[in-house]
Amino acid sequence: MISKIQSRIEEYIKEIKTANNHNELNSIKINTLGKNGIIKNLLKDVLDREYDDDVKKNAFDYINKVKQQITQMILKKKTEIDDFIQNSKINLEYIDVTLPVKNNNIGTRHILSSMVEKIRKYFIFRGFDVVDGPEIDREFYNFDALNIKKTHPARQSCDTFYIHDDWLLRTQTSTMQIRELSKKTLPVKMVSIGRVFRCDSVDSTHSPIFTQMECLVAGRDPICIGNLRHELINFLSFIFDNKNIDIRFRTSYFPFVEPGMEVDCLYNGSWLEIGGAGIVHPNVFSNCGIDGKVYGFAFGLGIERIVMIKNNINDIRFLYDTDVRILRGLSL
Ligand code: FA5
Repeated sequence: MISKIQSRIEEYIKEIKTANNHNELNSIKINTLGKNGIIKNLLKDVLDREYDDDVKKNAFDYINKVKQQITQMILKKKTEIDDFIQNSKINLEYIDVTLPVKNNNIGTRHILSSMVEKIRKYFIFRGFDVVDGPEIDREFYNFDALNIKKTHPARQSCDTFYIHDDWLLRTQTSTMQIRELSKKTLPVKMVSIGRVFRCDSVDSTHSPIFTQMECLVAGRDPICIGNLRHELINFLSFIFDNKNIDIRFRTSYFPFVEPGMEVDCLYNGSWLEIGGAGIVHPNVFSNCGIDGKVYGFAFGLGIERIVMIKNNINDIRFLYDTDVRILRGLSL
């Protein structure tokens, strides 16, 4: 009897081996292992016939072995078919990133990033340390050491994003004055550019996240407003590509400078405010552990403001647009 079924089983095994897809495999599965499949019928056949117990046992053993063999083969084939489908998909979706671009419809560097890079290069060339600092900082660096009183309105949670305890999102890059001065290695000539955060509502000139640059020059040699003005004029004539740029100071109050002022520059016939500046307050030096006579000036400018002035943009939201056609049109 066994020899009779052997040839049929071998045929099925051959079919399993050559099956090309899940449908073919499924029908083989039904024909062999299914309710009316060859295995079930064989078992029934052996049960129904009047064989000796020994013959029946041998037949059952053989049929079960065949059942296991077919089950394993079907499983193996199923994995092979799955792998084949997966690999075909991968081959179909393969992209050769080393091929040349077909058209010039590719992205462009954002104008703000380019401006930051331009400013960094300028100050590196002029011998400044261009440093980066944390956007998440402590009250000490953002307020305390900058001589900003505990009662100052800028410290309120309606102006500053607090994270936890005295941790906050820095509201100004002036934090970097403290970080650099705390190293206590004079003289300091540093510039830092980065994102700052304020609970300002969005309007045409304000954004809750924007970019500032900070410049600090400090040392034991006397420094006066003339030095500050000279540095600002040099920098702004480079940025605005105008050797005769005019700036003006308007008295203002920033607790970390004395005197403090707002800086305006004359552009296309109008005075436009670009930031704050002043002579570093002695308390800032002592808060950083620097004693004795020290002099310094500092200024902080809004980078968005500079890009807006240069490109005659009157809405800051324009700068956060990601349309490359618009971004390509802006000048540095
Ligand atoms: C300051 O942040 C001071 N740290 C600047 C400073 C540094 C003064 C060193 C003295 C010495 P102020 O808050 O004015 O100052 O911000 C400076 C500039 O950032 C502004 O002139 C403006 O150009 C820009 N700015 C301020 N708030 C926003 C905002 N919400 N969105 C976009 N730009 C802003």
